[in-house]
Amino acid sequence: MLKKIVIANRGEIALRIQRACRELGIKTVAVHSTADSNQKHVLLADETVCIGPPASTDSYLNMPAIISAAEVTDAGAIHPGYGFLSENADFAERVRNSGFIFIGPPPEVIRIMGNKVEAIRAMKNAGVPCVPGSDGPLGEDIEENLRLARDIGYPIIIKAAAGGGGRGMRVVNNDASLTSSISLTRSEANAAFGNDTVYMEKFLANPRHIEFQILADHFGNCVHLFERDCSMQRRHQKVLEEAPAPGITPEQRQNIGRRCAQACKEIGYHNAGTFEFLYQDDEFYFIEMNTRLQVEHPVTELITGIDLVKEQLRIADGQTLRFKQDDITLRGHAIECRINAEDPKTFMPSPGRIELWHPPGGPGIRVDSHLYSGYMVPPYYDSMIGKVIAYGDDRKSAIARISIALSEMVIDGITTNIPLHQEICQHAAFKEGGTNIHYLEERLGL
Ligand code: MV4
Repeated sequence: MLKKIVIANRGEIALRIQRACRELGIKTVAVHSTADSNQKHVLLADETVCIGPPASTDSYLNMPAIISAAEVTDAGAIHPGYGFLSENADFAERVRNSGFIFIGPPPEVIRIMGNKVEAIRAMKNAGVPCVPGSDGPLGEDIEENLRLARDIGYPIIIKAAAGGGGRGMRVVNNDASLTSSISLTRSEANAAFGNDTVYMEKFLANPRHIEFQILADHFGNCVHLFERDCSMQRRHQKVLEEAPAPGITPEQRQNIGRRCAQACKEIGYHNAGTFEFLYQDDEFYFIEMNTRLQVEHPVTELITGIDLVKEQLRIADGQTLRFKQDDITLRGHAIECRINAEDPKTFMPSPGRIELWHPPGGPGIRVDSHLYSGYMVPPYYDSMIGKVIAYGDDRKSAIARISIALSEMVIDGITTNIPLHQEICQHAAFKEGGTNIHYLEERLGL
């Protein structure tokens, strides 16, 4: 087994990874910025290396500093967590070239998935259902693009191949605005990503966002761990996630899940990954693949009983997957609320000192958070300060448990989005299940 790894992240996910390492007897090196010396996982780490000043670009995105930390501590591998360098193919490559194991898929695969045109092509070829679209980059031929759009049928959406997560997209409703919209998206993409490749898809007006979790080892074994519904979002930031997705039939689950797992085999995918779909009118449409562990992974862990981070570590260590598809069963329902240090009305970040921290508890409640009383939430990073996850026999029970947990939780000293979660959980449409990606923004009147 791996002996020692570098955790190249901060906050709750660094702590989550550290806990998995502890269980497997792996030593941990916490690399941190000068703003993060008092982070819980840093205080608990076997070794720590300060890698730079507060700004992410100088610390958590500083590749040479992180790789040097692995060298000086004689670590064998690097876990990137989520965000930061987790989906940076160049980083994965430099880690590998420096003689360390990158805990994630190969750089070649990360690079393919970073280009949405190539990702869609690979997945379509592997039998994963995709959105009707241009099946490749758009050219400069105006008539050809008009023909494509009319064939697909308006409204269509122009997307940047290097975009993703909501950046670099434009909806087009008619011929009149098509050509200028393509040009505009192209130049924005070039400015934002240094890549002006754009493609076209049918625009789905009211989809849900449903994603499938997969795990793949280095020996061609790949399984899916069912799906999560992440439709409850605001401005491309997920707010609440759940598993399984309400209303999805066992047949749909098995059909899409199997296609994802098969596709992973075909492209040489290793480690944990997520297939993102839009779901509308009972159909799934692949849009993107995430090549990292995701924030919302706990809801999958609770309905499958599988520790995704431990499996990531075992896979990176070169072990064979410990289960076949039929060994994986779905039981109960899980809901995760992302707790952010933000103003509940304006959504502006609200960093500061945690004066009091009472995490919730009781049956079926899990809290993934690095908070402690006296901790200073720094202003330099993402405002997420933890996650509360509830498990129940069914969705109704999970909602009851998360509602109680939210009411128990006390975070004094800063403002948080706990009131927003309480409001969501009381709402009839949420209780009903199956709300689409526009629900929250419409509810908030934004
Ligand atoms: C779409 C779409 C509708 N039709 N593609 C936004 C984020 C990026 N991952 C893809 N996104 C979308 N792609 C087609 N063909 C609507 C969105 C979208 C969205 C998707 C998932 C979660 C939240 C969203 C919010 C707005 C738009």
